[in-house]
Amino acid sequence: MTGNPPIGSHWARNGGQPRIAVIGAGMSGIGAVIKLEKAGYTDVTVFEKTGEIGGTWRENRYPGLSCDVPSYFYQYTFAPNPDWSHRFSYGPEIQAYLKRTAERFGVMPRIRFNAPVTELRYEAPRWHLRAGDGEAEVFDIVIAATGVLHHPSVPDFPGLDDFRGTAFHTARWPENLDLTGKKVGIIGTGSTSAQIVGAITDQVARVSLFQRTAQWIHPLPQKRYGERWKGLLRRIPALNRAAYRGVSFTIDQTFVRATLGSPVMLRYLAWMCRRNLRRNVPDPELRAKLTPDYRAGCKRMIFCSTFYPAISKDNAELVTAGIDRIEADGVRTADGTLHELDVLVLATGFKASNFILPTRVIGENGVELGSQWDGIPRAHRATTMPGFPNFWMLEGPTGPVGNISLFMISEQQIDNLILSLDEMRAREAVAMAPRQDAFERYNADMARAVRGTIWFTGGCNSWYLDRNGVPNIYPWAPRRFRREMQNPDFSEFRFMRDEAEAIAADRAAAVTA
Ligand code: N01
Repeated sequence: MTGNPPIGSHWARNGGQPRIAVIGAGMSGIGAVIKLEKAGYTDVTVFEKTGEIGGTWRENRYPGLSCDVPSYFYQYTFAPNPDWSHRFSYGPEIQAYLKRTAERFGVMPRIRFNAPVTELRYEAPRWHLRAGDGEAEVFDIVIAATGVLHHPSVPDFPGLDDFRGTAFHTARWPENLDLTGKKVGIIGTGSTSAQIVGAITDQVARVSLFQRTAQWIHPLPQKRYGERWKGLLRRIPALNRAAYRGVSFTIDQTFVRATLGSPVMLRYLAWMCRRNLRRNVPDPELRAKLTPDYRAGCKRMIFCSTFYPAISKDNAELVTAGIDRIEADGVRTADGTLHELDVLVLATGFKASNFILPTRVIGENGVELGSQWDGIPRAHRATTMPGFPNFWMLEGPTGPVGNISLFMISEQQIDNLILSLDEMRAREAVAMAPRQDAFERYNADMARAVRGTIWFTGGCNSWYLDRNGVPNIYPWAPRRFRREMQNPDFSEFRFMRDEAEAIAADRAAAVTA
């Protein structure tokens, strides 16, 4: 923490500390508290909507839940874990790591559990935050660490309510559900579905997988780590950090280059996936059905070595006829067949364009974030919004996603936020927000660049696309993002020196969509 608290500000009256609210106690929220504290920002309160931390790793409990980003890269840089049991961690182990880290760094006492934030209202230069039915509380800074994929998308299948068995979305997996001997239907073929099919097929009577689109599936070279290796990492933590950098570099040189259009890497990925299919699916008819008709890398690449062997088993069927409707006893497909089921799993993905919504976020001049976005969420360098001073988003709209580590992206964004708070202190400012012109220039550059990526040219539909069919994610290499986060250009921001200036800016704000 550098510089002075803004003169006469709430910060100055609060022992030089801005009051900071973090929304969400998932990976980003926990990381934010720890890094802010280390940087000297200690008045931090976390609002968590449920009774437990962990975000996506708390919410998802489906069988086979794991992370397809290598363990040594899917962790905080400040808490390298020598004890990962596998090269690709399983969900419960990641959740345990998050809990352990939150406890170790003293995050837990800062969390208010069961406190869903319903409204954030900017009254210059502070935010009024309302959680649940409670009274509004006042904060200087708000950090939305609410995650990307947490609003289940449940298509409006006709007859879904008539189903007599158990139906649920993958993110709402019932506790203690026993699938032994059951006929299970799974709609959707994304990463989640691939992991579930791989995990349950041996246990159930029958799996019917309803596929609308075939996927490119890269093998996942899973490996268990031995005690000697873990002991070595404990003794030499530098090895763990080297592994982080090594994996980051490899992903950068392969998958990232592929998605940004490298023809060599795209060919390599497609070759790896085709070979995976050939080696693991002996039946040519099934192989044909599992062969995608768009280019590899267009959707988020699936990494899974259990799916192809599982779907090739005698008790598994791949259904490619469209879904006509859902009936009391199962799913009726367009060819008239009724696929009888006891359990129906909706692996149908998430509403990726919600982010912090439906929380009402009201910025300068009474403008609402939801209406500002109008279904296409935007941000300045994936973190801030003009008209919403002192409001940061972690893993917010148009950020780098895909087959990379969101731990890394989130940490870079937190570092950027800390640099911004330091800059406010140095300038003795009470509020900052990106300038409208900088935001528009940045978004126009992004809109041009995104058209060169495989997400746009690959000929597929995916959650990366906005409602106009344009990818709404970071179109450049993650290393560029790192540079942007490490070297913020503060000329892109307007700073409000005192309360009067902030109030005047609030009144004058003419924010355009
Ligand atoms: O969801 P998805 P997901 N009728 O959106 C189908 C992360 N993740 O939960 O392709 C029939 O990928 C839809 O069909 P189509 C990761 O970022 C990470 O699997 O649109 N089908 C598709 O097959 C991932 O990308 C890990 O034709 C319908 C599926 O549902 C993200 O989560 C693990 C339909 C949705 O696939 C989301 O993955 C798991 C309809 N009406 C997940 N509507 C890691 O390991 C949708 N579908 C880090």
